[in-house]
Amino acid sequence: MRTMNMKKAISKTQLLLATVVVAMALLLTAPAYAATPGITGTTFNLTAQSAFLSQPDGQSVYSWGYGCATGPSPSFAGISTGFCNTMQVPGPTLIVTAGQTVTVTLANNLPTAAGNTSILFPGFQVATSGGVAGLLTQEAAHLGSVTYTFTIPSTAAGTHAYYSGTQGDLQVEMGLYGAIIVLPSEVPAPCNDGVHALNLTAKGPTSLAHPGVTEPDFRLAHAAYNHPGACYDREYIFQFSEIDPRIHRQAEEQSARACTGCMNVATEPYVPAYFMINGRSMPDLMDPNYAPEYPHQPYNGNPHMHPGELVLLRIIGTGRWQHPFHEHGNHVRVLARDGNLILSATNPNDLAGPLLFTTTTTPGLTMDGIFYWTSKGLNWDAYGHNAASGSTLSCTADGNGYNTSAPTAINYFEWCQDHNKPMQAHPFGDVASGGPTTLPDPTIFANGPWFGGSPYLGPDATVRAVGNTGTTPPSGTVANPPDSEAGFAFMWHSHNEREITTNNVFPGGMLMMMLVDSREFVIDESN
Ligand SMILES: [Cu+2]
Repeated sequence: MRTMNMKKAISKTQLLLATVVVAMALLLTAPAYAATPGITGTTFNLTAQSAFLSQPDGQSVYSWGYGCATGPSPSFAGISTGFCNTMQVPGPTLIVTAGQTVTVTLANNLPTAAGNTSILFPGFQVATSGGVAGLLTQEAAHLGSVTYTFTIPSTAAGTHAYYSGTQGDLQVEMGLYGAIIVLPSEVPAPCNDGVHALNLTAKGPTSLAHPGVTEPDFRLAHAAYNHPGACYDREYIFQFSEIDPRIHRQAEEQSARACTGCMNVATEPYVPAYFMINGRSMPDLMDPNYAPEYPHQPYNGNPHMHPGELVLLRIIGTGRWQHPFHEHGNHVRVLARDGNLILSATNPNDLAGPLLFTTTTTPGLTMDGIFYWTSKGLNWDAYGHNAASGSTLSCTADGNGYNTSAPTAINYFEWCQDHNKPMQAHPFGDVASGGPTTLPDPTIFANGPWFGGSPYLGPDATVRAVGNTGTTPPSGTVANPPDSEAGFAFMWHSHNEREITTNNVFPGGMLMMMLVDSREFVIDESN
């Protein structure tokens, strides 16, 4: 009896893993791009409007969101092509710099029945002009507008939230929320030096696997805060929210009423069915930023990194629930909460943020943290050494065991104890001895279909694991070509397992993959 139960459990797990592989395979056929997109400037003209959000189960959910008012096109940051519709969820990420005075004008183009709306900017001293008095701030009446002005202290920085201050239980649920990123006015010198300097103009080696190809710098700044502990090499923002379709349906049904502010939608009991990061769910969040099929959900959730890089995570809880988000591969060192660096009480020069297994979101709270992954202890040479490059890689352990003497080496930050331990029979790189593969510790990677289903281990590993899969991914994917890319996929997901579903179907919801690519693979986040 016991054995049978176990068998059943295993086969169910395998089925789930196979489902993820299929879901990913379908999605990975599109170019995978990611960055921290948003709009820049000091004057922003926003509008609050309704539109329908696309969900992975095919539903279109009536929602409200902030967007860019029609008029002059905003400036886009971090990405070469972008759009800012009159409604999007999350609202446009406003990218500003400490010391600036920021003006946000909001026009209320919500349905008449929705009544007033507004924006709160927690953490800032806000002056208002126009609008009508509301409970928490000045509000824009139907077809009216209101202007908010605040000066960001020159010593401030970090990730901040903005959201509706009017009928928050309904309006935030409907999608009226967004993010403000404050870049520090000064960056500590060490963040511009050493390995970080490689990111200043063109990043990384230019003549290894991709001669002549340089990797652009996709950071908004070189540090999250004016503190040497806040340097980073790559960054992503994740805004967590949920949707209860019943609430949105009621709002839609009442949206045609002609009376002003007469909408009466019950926001309890609360039974969300969609769990979103940046307004999208798995698998939609793996599509590019500004993908045309999501006109009202322009931002994705698709992180990449090279081993040894410091990845800045900007995390905001924008919904009503907490979400225990787990970054597989390593813990996350929290730098700050609500834009406040967490410093030691006894030595204010030292960062004192906790090292978290799950970066649990709290509604309204923002968090900045640093994630890194080096392959230490994997018992594999994870660095995709490439014989074709003609380089004879060496690994010179520093005092901590890492190869850090040559920041341009493709195995920069390799854990030298694992150097030249083969990872496949004909490795992507130049580990000469070939197979058989030593499988990784199952507590680090999932073996089985998930392991072989990753395009990141190269064609030989895939054939060994799942046989010749022909044209099914990982071979032949556009985004992750197995003949040029080698790396690892870590599942990042809510540890409330129901939240990795879309309308109760797995996989979906708050689930994404962190793709750790070899330095030989040029990560392209330029869309
Ligand atoms: Cu987990």
